[in-house]
Amino acid sequence: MPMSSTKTQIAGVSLDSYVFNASGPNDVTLEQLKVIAASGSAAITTKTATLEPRDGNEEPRYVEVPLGSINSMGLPNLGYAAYIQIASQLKELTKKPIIASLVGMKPEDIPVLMAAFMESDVDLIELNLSCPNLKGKPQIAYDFEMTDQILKDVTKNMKKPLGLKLPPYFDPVHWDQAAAIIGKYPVSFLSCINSVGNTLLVDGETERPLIRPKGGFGGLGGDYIKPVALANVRAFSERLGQKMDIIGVGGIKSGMDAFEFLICGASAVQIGTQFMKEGADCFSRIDRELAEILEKKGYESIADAKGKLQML
Ligand code: RRO
Repeated sequence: MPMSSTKTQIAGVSLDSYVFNASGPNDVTLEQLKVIAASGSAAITTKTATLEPRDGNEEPRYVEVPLGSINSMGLPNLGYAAYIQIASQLKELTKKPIIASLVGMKPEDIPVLMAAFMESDVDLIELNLSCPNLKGKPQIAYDFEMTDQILKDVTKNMKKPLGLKLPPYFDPVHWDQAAAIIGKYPVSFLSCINSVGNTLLVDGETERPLIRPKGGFGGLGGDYIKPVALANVRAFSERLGQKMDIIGVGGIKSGMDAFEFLICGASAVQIGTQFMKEGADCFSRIDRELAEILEKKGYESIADAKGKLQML
């Protein structure tokens, strides 16, 4: 009997499997992106690009602990023009879909970046409305008025599918409000969730935080955040799942983790902390484990199992 298929689609773009890299880890330079291209990752997501190149925050700014990671990278990236060039170089190496992540350091930058990427070789655009680590700047998607205005501006001239990287929300009222705004615009996918922002990991032995920037406050990833990510995927899938794809991200380490996101409504999953820990072998391993679970449970395809969470 043939193995169950994990082929999927995001915004009509076909992916050979269900698992690919999250924006952030190991995806800043062409060399790093080539490693992802050569791996089992179903797509290539780039580090969030800004108008100008950035060095990011002071180090240490990424630390792993047994249950996950904390980061305050501060958006180190090569600047958007480099990623447009890198996208065309990657297209010569691979047929994999390329997902460009981008954001502005000020709202006026965003339409400039969007216009440039609309003319580029990337397949999908993921607008990052949820970076938690910019000193003195709030996460955009926690400001619903600003989110509405940005979406109004950027969706005027769309030539490629647009997705949004959302922060975690923790209250049904916020899911309702965010979904009501997002649902007004031609948004094709949501990536839920970014790291849980402004958390604090402390070493009791040394009596210090684990990372240096912002007094140790940073974005939490890994096992700690999987229940938050599942809830956000489920909540947005219930509200917007008929109109757009939901991508799950947060604490996925195994095929069973990916399966849990699938039954909560995710069309695909992205891997962040586990990619940092395990390297690029994680993508094919997790996808293979997912295929085995689907096979064992009698699901033939991703569509067959998607959103099938049952109630008690
Ligand atoms: O670069 C970062 O500090 C960073 C970004 Br842009 C983001 O979206 N999420 C995160 O955890 N770190």
